[in-house]
Amino acid sequence: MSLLKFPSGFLWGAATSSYQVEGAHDEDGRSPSIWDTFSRQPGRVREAHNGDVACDSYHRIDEDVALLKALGAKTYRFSVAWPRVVPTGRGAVNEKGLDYYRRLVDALIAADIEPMLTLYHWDLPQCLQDQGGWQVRQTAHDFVAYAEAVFKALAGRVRLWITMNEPWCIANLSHQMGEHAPGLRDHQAAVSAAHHVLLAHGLAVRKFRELGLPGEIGMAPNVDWREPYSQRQEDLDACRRGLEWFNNWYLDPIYRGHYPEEMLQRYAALGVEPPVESGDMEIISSKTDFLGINYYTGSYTRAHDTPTPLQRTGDVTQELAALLNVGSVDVTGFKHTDIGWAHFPEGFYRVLLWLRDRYGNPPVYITENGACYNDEPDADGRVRDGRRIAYYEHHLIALHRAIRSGCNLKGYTAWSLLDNFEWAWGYTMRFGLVHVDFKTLKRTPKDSFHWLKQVYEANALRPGEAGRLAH
Ligand code: GBH
Repeated sequence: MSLLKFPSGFLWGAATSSYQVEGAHDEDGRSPSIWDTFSRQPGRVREAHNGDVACDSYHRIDEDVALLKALGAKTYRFSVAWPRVVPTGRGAVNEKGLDYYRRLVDALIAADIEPMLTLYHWDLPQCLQDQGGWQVRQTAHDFVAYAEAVFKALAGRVRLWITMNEPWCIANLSHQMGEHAPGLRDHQAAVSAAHHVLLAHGLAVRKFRELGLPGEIGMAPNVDWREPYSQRQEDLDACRRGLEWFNNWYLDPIYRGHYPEEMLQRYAALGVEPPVESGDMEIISSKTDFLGINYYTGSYTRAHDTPTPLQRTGDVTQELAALLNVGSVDVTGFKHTDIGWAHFPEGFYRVLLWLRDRYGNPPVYITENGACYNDEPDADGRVRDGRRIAYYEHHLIALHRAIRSGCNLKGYTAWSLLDNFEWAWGYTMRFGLVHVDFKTLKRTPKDSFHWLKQVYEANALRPGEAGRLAH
């Protein structure tokens, strides 16, 4: 089969986030984040794991950068921990906390790897949560002050800035579904959190412009794809609602300056509305330079045969089901990764085309894409993760098809460089290109690492090779 070439200068790399890899939870003045608290509450995280040590990346800059170099990465996406930089949430800046990121950025630049920095990947200082966290407007202002400290410390050396990782997870998964910190189940809390996260994003974009910093700034939402199960109107409508809740709720305010109308009305039926003040939507829709996209999975979606009436019952699970009235269909034949998410590369292609058409074809970096497979080293120490290679191969073909269809794609960072603290799953789920033994912290590049390296170095992919390499 023919060689699939990517555009010249395409920015290949790998991603991680602070709480998932750093460890050193109480060093150099870092204060607790909501994940330190959450992971200590019984029943929240599998096996009662936490990020106290994680991959110990706080002490292993050289080792991690050497791995990136060996991978052929041209960029490294990492996040900064707010509780290291401003341990009291608002107020004094902790230079020791910033020093770690200065060292990391220096090491990356010395290795000719472009730093891609995420300002918020879920580790809110606990002291701010105690004052209402994302449910209160003040947190958006505190975020901008924190962001300004990071902007100033790394100005000129970091060129690619991401404000927020996955607002849907920050707001919905954490405040409506209770699965992530702070573990609430309350629609209004979720919608308020979503609004303040968007506001924080917009204010940070404005601050970035005001400071006149060189480089580009954007946000990185997660976009699970919803494909209509059939062309029946009820199924098309269900699909649209699913996308509105997941994707448009965050993207429409940024690119169109308003929340999606139907979901707004459906929330109103539950007595819930975003706390919009005058001028907010202008701030939120401040022009960004690119869109970061995290894609993992998708599903076929249909309407329930008998919809639950949309009304307040006090039962959050039932109300959420009524709000969406969406049923997913597990179509026979889908492979699932070890975390249970469907292997759905066609959804990746479809969502990129949908973004192109709905939001005016903005420049896009794929900021996360990857698969959970829990393969362990064989007796010879090799990690044969052929299933992960197949995942990458199929998703990179989808990406190539999207580029050929005119999508304005600029780069791709695989999730993740390392096996790491997988949030509510603790260390029981592995997404890394590099295996981490969480007892010894030994790092072992997997077969997928070697496969991806070939793609990165050639800036091209030859479909079918994955199958041969996997054996
Ligand atoms: C990302 O979120 C995070 O940014 C990253 O920190 C994390 O380690 C990584 O993913 C792996 O989890 O139940 O089939 O409907 C992923 C966002 C949102 C993707 C929920 C999967 C549900 C799939 N996820 N979505 S399904």
